[in-house]
Amino acid sequence: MSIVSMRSFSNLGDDRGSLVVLNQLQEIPFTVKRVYYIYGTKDEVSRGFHAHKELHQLAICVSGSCRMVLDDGHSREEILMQSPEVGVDLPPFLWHEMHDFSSDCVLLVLASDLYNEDDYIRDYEEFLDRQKNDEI
Ligand code: T46
Repeated sequence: MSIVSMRSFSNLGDDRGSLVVLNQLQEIPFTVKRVYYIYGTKDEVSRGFHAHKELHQLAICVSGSCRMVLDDGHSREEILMQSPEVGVDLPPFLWHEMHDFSSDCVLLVLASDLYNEDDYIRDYEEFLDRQKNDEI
């Protein structure tokens, strides 16, 4: 089974252009408390390299593209984010990395809670240990 959960969104656009709607608890599987977006990422720069303990997020590449690596401690999968009509779930305890940002990439992230540095696991070995302990 894939560790990647993608969500497809309807484009309600018409001959004027595109429009995508994300409703809380419908297209977005949680109550949104925070929104942020990443853009202007420099060439050769990768971001992420962490998992969250409790935070649930939904990431959408609303412009351009980037490659996302997801890792649940057992398997690792890569996805190319390149459509504003597709979101990827970032649930707790899913290690994520973002690579190969195009210069026009805007990565929109909806989050289930406010920013809390204590919720981050930024060390990969610690992430693996915690995953193992969780399974015991
Ligand atoms: C994630 C991926 C997809 C804040 O002060 N408040 C915030 O809400 C956020 C998101 C960040 N920050 C600060 C923390 C750092 O000093 O902004 C700085 C850059 O954050 P970070 O290095 O964590 O950025 P990324 O791109 O590695 O990770 C971000 C999110 O932090 C993270 O939760 O899942 O995007």
